[in-house]
Amino acid sequence: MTYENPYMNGQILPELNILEILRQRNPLVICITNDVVRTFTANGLLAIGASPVMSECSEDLENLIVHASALLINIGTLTRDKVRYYKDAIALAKKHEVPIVLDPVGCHAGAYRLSVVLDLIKTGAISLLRGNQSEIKAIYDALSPNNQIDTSTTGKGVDGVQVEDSAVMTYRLARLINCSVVATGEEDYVSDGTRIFAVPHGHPIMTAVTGTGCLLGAVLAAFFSAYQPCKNTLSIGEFLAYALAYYGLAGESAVQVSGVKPGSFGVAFMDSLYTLDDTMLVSENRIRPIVVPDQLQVYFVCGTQDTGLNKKRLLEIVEEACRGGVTCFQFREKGDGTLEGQQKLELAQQLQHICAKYDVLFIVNDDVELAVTVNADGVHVGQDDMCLEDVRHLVGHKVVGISIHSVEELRNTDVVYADCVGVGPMYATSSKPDAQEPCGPERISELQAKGLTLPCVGIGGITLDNTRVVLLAGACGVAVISAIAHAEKPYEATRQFKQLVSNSQ
Ligand code: 3NM
Repeated sequence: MTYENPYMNGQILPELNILEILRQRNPLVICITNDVVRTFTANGLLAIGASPVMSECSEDLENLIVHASALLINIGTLTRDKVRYYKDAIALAKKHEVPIVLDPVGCHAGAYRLSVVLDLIKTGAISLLRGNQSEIKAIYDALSPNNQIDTSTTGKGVDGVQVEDSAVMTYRLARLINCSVVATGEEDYVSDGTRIFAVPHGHPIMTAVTGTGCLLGAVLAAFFSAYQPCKNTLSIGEFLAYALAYYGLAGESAVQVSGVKPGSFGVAFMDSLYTLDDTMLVSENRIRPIVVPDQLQVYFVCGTQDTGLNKKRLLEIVEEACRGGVTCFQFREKGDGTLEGQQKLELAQQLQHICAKYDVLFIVNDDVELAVTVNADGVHVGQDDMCLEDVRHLVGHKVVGISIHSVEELRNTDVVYADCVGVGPMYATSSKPDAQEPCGPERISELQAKGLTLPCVGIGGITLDNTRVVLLAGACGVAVISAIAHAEKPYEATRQFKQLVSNSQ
């Protein structure tokens, strides 16, 4: 399928060249890491094309930090003196605006380790927290005691955290501590607080070689240096997902050479980190975008047709809604007198800017080209728009939403290409002139009984009064236009929706 984007004067999207950029930049990564993995970490960083340096005291760090692209703090071999050093190092990195990756090694196994990690997180200066799923869970539970994720039903203890739970936990923790979080395991998860990705790459033998987890922290630190040039095409979450995919793919290709033998694997892994290139990274990637119910709680849909064709009013309302706690916003510009072309693009960018400020998902309705051009978080399409397979092909790992009104439409929809669903109209609506007959909340239960498992929202005529019924029918949240856009105080209305949905779950 050839793809010419009208918003980009018919240009075709540039290829990803993350590894090429990283290797060209040869970033200096300062590692404050544990005694067990120093050599492995240094060799691994060299293999990926970065430049490692180990630093053990503040006086030294003060000189090095000015040249650094990133700082890694790995608390593996913890001492009281080192804790003081970590804090000094964080202050120095913060002062020089150097991104910090924190690896909370073993924090699930000891109260002292956990308290140190929480203290370091509290500085607010960490850019990325990378731990295994048990470590991430320990931190999440400590910071969110009333909202613990119950893993008892898995019967496997902390190492067997359920897959979906890990995605939810990673997302919630990223929002809670305001930094990106990577939780590694059989399948890795990454969230930047707005998006979530699952990265299934890797091989079990990687856990049999000391240092592979710790080196990953250093590798992710190095990748920060290559993000700037990719900013217009990738969110930081997706970018980090590629970094994880690269690391896992290097493991997979190494094991092809070494076999499942830890000693030989260690050597082959270094070789793979060195040789794997962007073409392989892109062609072999199996990164999966994930939408969790939290993201769909209060889904606001709006365009200038809903604000009397008043652009300024739309921007004000969206800002109020974001401040009030919407979790997702869809730019739906449709109908007589609405904006097109460059004007629509500029408005989309302004709205996207507001959403980004509040970590609110920014979704574009129907217009796949626009979603790609502005690098929106996702796109929502109807049954009569472009087919889902083509949409997925064009938007890659962006969120793909689809409207489904009936069981028949569900049967005709290729749901494997979608991440979430809008079901409607729940009730009569005056916001969509061509809306179908209201189907009532029971349509959601009906679709779920017929096999719909994607997270979904109810849409159409939803108010504070009927929200609970829609949730009880099986929706993760509610999508609204008029209940927020036409409210006397959109901020207050949003807050009420948010409270209602949060309390019902
Ligand atoms: N889609 P309000 S109903 C945009 O049934 C839209 O797919 C619908 O607006 C569908 O909250 C609808 O003001 C309009 O009723 C929702």
